[in-house]
Formats: sequence, structure tokens, C-alpha cells
Amino acid sequence: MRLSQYFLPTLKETPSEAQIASHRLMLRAGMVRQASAGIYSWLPLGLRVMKKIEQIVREEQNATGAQEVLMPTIQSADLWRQSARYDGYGKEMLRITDRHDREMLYGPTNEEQITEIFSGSVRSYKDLPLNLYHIQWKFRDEVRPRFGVMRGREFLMKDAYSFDIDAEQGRKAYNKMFVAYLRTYARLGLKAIPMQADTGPIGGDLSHEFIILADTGESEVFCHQDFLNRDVLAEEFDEESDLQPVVDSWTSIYAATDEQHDPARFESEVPADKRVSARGIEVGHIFFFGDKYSKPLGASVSTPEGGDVAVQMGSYGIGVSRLVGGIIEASHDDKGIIWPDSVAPFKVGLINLRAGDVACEAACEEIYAKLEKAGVETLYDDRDDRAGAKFARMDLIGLPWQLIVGPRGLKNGVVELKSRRTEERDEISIDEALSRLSAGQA
Ligand code: 5CA
Repeated sequence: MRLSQYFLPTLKETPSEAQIASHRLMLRAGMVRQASAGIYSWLPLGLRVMKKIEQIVREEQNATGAQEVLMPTIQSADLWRQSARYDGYGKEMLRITDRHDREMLYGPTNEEQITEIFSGSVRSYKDLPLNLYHIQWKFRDEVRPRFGVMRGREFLMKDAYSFDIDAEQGRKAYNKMFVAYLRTYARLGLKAIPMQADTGPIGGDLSHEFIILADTGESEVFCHQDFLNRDVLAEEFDEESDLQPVVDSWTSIYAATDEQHDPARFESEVPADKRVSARGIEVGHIFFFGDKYSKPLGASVSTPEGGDVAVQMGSYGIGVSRLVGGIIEASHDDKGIIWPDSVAPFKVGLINLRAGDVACEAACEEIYAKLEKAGVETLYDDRDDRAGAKFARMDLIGLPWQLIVGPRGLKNGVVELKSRRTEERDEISIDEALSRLSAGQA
């Protein structure tokens, strides 16, 4: 993509309404624009990042055998009356009346909707286990929408729903999701810590929140330092086997949000030099709630013995749009965002230091064409700005690599390859730069 043609409305000034780094940086980097309180338009750069996050979430869900569906954002109030949540949900639910005076709502979550789909089609234990998920916008009329996309009113969530014949199978489904969540966050470059959690309006008695540590997080959390040293992606286990030991190895170490925190247990279980007390952002939340929805909504299946039983269900949420902000909170400096490779909107920012210079332009055009051909996502700064402005903008938008082409270097046959994260700079030939960028790692 050529910057001269790209819609990237960056801001020089720090927007005064933004209180935390991710909100400030998302506005300054032209990723989102506020439409009204807690509601955002996603601009090209922000959307690219969100789509990458979405895709990683999707791949890890698919790897568990879960199947993607897409349910509507607008639901009928009657469905929610059946589960007795219509009144209980309170003011957070955005209620809508259509032209025929039918009561509708903008879905804050989809337990009822998915249970209705299930009960309309599945009759036999032979069709279980089943896990269906979607990635869809939700609306919650939060009292205090704040921190940009972190606590929005409209937000993108991945929500999965598992259906099983009994509690033991249900627990297996929960464990599969638990491990898939750990892998998902690790692929996003995050250290997410599973913490025992309250179940709130979703219900049930087994639940974990996945929390990433950040000073600006809304929750106060307490955990063992060991969580931060664990590399999920390096761990090997058989996905088909019983995952309970893997889950136990995570949940037996102390980790709690302030609502669940037990200071005496924390002190007895965690040595003083390993105690982490910090703030955290909830990027996911999983629940097992048995027949809470399947019973009232009539989601039952025949059993092998010839009986009939309400299915055991769980639900599993990931805050996809919140993650865009969460990743920035976890990875930025005073110059701007530092994207992890896996979600970077582009891998490389190609900077022509002197637009209009024949040699620089020819070299940049050649590099750009070759990178595109090699499938390396490149944002080519072909604009006629000062070098300082170009560097500042590239640092702000946080692409992992900057490839800087200037007249002086070219005379010696070199360009400069700079890592945004380490700030290391290498003067190398164009060919070497191309092969390093094309080879997966620079
Ligand atoms: N039905 C369950 C699981 S599918 C559910 O709704 N769980 S939840 O309420 O915990 O939401 C799931 C995730 O959505 C949260 O962990 C959080 O990451 C994200 N989320 C919740 N509310 C907001 C919000 N107002 N703005 C942005 N993200 C949110």
C-alpha cells in the first residue's frame, strides 16, 4: 500500500479526551474515530489489526473442532423472556421496538439465541459434542463507556457455545476452550493469566477470566510470578487426550482478581519475592453453566438408554475489539505503538527519505514491487514530507520493521533496516534486506 493513497488520518496533537495510552494512540494513529459515546468507526489501519486478531481467534477455535456460524445482532425479547433474563439484564440491554410494536433488543450476548438454534435441530446424543461460535458485534449500554474500545458500548466479541450430554463431557469442552484461549493469547503476543472469576449475569459455577497485566487495567489482580515466565506455545500435549492435567497445571497456581482475592492464601501459597500484585485487563471469560439455558429453552437430546436429558452448556467469550486496545497497552513506548508481528497491520514500513530523488525513487519502487511479490505486507511512505515527520509517523503506527532508503546510503549500495521493538539498525544491501524480510524474520 502506498501511503500517498492510504486513508491514514494521523493526529499530531494528543486528543484531550483520551485518558489511557491505547486510546490516545489509536486516535493519533488514525485507527478509529468515535461515532458517539462508546461507539467507534474503524478506519483502515485499525480494521486491519482487528481482522488479524479475529483470524487468529478463528483459527484457534476451528482447531478445537468448534464451527463458525453468524447470528444476528438484533434478537427478539420473547426469547429472553423464556430464560427469565429479559427483565434481569436491566439497563445494560438496549431495547428496541419495531414498526409492529414488537419488542426487540440489540444482543449483549447469545446464550438464548444459540440454544434456540440447537433445540430446533438437534435431538439425539449422537450429534454431540457440538460447539458453535460466532464473531459478531454486541451492544451493552455501559454506564461508563471509557478508555476507547476497551469499554465500549458496541464491541466485537467472539462467543462460543458448547453442548454436551453430561457434566463430564461438558468439562472436557470447557478444558478444550481453556487451552485454546491460552494459545490464542500467546499467538497475539500476550501473556494472559487465567483467574477464577465471578459468573455475573451469565451464571453457572465454573468460570475463568483471562487477564493481561497492564497498569491501566480496570481490575486489580494478584498472582504468582511463574505465570509470566510460562511459554504456552512451547508446551506440547495431545489435544485429543484429557486436558484436565494441563488445566490443573494452570489453575493450581495462585491467581485472583480483587473480588476473589484471599490475602491469607496468597501469602501462604506464593513466596514473597514471587508475589505479583498488579492491574489487569479482562480479554476473555469462559463459563460452564450446565442446564441453566437448556432447561427453560427446551434444549434436550435423547440418551443411549432411551431417555431424554437437557444438554450441559458452556459459553466462551473473547473481547476481539478490546484486544486491539489491550495489545497496545501491553506493547507501546513514548513514540507510539509496537505491534507484535502476528497482528501488525503491515510488516514493513518502507521509507523513501527523499521523494523526488531519481535514485531513491527507483530503488523504493523496485523494493516495493519485490516485497509485494513476495507477499510481505508493506506500507510504502512515498509522500513528500520531511524525514523527521516520516520517522515519527512510522514509529507512531508501530510496524515491526522500517526499511529506510536515503540518497547517502544508496551511493554506498546500502539501505537501513530498523526494528521498531529493539531499535536495532542494520545497514545492509537491498538484496539482503529483501531476503531477510521475505524469510519470515528480519
Ligand atoms: N456470554 C459470555 C461468554 S460468550 C459473555 O458475554 N461473557 S463476558 O460478558 O465476560 O464478555 C466476554 C468478553 O467480552 C469479556 O471478557 C471482554 O473481553 C469483552 N467485553 C465485555 N464487555 C465489553 C465492553 N463493554 N467493551 C469491550 N469489550 C467487552
